[in-house]
Amino acid sequence: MSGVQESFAEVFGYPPEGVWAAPGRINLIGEHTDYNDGFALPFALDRVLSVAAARRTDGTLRLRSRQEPRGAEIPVTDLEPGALSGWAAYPAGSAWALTRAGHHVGGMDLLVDSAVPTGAGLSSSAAMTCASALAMVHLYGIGSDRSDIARTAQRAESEFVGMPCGTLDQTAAMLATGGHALFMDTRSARTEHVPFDPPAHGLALLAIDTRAPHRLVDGEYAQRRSCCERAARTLGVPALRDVDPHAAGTLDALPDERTRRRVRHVVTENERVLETVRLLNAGQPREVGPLLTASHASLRDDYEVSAPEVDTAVDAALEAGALGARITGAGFGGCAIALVEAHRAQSCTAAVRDAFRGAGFTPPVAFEAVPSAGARWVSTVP
Ligand code: GAF
Repeated sequence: MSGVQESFAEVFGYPPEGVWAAPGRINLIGEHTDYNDGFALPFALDRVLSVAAARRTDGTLRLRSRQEPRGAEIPVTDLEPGALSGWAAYPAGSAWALTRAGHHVGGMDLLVDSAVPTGAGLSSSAAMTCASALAMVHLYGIGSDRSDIARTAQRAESEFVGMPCGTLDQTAAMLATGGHALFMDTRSARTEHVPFDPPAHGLALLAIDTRAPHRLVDGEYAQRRSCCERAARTLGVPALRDVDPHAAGTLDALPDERTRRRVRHVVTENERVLETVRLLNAGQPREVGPLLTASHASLRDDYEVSAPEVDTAVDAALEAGALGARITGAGFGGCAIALVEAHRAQSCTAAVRDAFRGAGFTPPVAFEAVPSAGARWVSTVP
């Protein structure tokens, strides 16, 4: 029995019916584009969040976590936005979103065990909503494909938890495959697996958790999103995806310099995603480096979602010879990534640690991120 199965038996007093898992993600490039109908290119981590679950006959949802002290207990019929807060709102949100979509979800005991760092911008929340939704879909025989589950999980987070996210994280968690990044066109929902296997090219993709806390449900993310929506209305386009980056004077109609910078980020980031996809499909992963670094500059200066710790990590990695580096995820803290020659991974990590020590920051945690499989049904328990 795996750890999560044993814990389930200890907590609930009987074995689970199965175990499901969903990964954290790293967004290689394409940040703050998903809610602008734009492009993104995430991949799944090899670190997963697992849930062990079993149906109950009394309609109650009982939620426990191996990492969090407080659990929750609520009848499925009482689920509504605001009914729960904290980590338990995420799996509960998946049950709510499935019932809102017209499916029957009865009671359930569910235990979460996460190896995805929280608050690091690696989308532990999407791993939680996706793994929980997958368990519910299987246990209650709901006919949903992976894209449906991603939409359910996105709805759980945006409508039940109240974080106005796009579709990036849940789509990555559900649809990613090993050795590839996942190109997403968030307008059409078209996805494409793009070869991205750094070790096969003598490269390493370092993830550097700066441990600078970020709070997504904070106003900043929502403010960026509504600024983009307002700008699109002012420019008379359905979404910033439709702004022509090459038409002279396009941004002149925008009310202020800050809004122009926000729009410039989104427009140029979309172009960087397409160029990254072209290079990866052409077997030229090293050439992606400068695009990552340009993305960081844009997020730092135009979109203003970086943080001193992340800038320090990016600068130190680049000085130590990284091919490119950037903030990843929503920002305001969290994780940086650096694409490095594999033989430089250690010296690059050491350089980032030294820079953090020099700046008096909490030591970062770095690891090599390997593009891995999306969510899965791990096992049934006999
Ligand atoms: C967060 C959101 F959840 C995503 O939808 C996306 O907007 C991302 O920030 C920024 O690219 O992870």
